[in-house]
Amino acid sequence: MSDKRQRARVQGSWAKQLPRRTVPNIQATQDVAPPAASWGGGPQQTHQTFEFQQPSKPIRAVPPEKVIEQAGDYDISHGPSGVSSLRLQPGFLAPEEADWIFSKLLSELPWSQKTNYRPGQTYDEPRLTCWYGALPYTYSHSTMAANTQWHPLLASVRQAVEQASGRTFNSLLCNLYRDGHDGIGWHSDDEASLGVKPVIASLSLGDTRVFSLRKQPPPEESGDYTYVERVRVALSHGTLLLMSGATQDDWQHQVAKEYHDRGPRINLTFRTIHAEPEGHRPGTKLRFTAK
Ligand SMILES: O=C(O)CCC(=O)C(=O)O
Repeated sequence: MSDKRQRARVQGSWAKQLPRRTVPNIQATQDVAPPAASWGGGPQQTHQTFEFQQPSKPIRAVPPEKVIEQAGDYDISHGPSGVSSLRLQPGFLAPEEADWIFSKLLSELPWSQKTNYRPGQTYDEPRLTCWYGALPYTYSHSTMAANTQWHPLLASVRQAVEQASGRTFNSLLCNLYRDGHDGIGWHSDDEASLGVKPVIASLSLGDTRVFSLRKQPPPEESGDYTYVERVRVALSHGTLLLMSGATQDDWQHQVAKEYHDRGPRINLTFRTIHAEPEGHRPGTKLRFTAK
């Protein structure tokens, strides 16, 4: 894998460091000619020989990334926790409707930058957010307070999303990516408060950004994502994406930062939050991943 691709894979600042790989199958032995006895003796002669060594492990191919572009239902994996499914609906909102909703939400929502925590470190999220729901939402060791003052426009968008998906949602996390330098790192929406096999409906407005998914590696890979399956979906203005089944158990997702110009993008992620049991630490995850 090229250096560039490997760096891109881990560009979320909290992404796990990949273990260094050594590729000892070709070894150079170098016979260097003795230094010339005097200055100006012409170019030094070097002679190289290569010895082929059988690799200790079979060479494995990195599976090609799958791209989802067309509207439809996609089962992206079967197991280990069940079937993981995506439903893509580009043009869920007509362009003029999406334009109007986008500009209203951009100027009227109470956007702010959340500070998260991980061991020994605090960091500001590289995006702005706001939260709607009768219960607070805790992730990455920081809590968004309950907020029942739904913007009237969001209340009607929620209704439309519920009708289209046949599901109900009691909460909404709004994300604003101000430009290409904003993003969200690899994570799963698997806080215990989201319940088992949560359905998440994500509506995109504004500039198109790439939504990537990578499968959780099996335990014998010790957290190495090099050979896992990957899926990418470009989320354009007015597109609805549903994640369901085991997607939050078996996959992670991200919107990577981009290093060319991107305009602002709003993402509305409708969820259902359950009250955490008495004595339960808020924000507990099935696995640790920081958003
Ligand atoms: O912006 C997006 O499309 C994804 C947002 C997301 O992953 C999240 O809110 O958990």
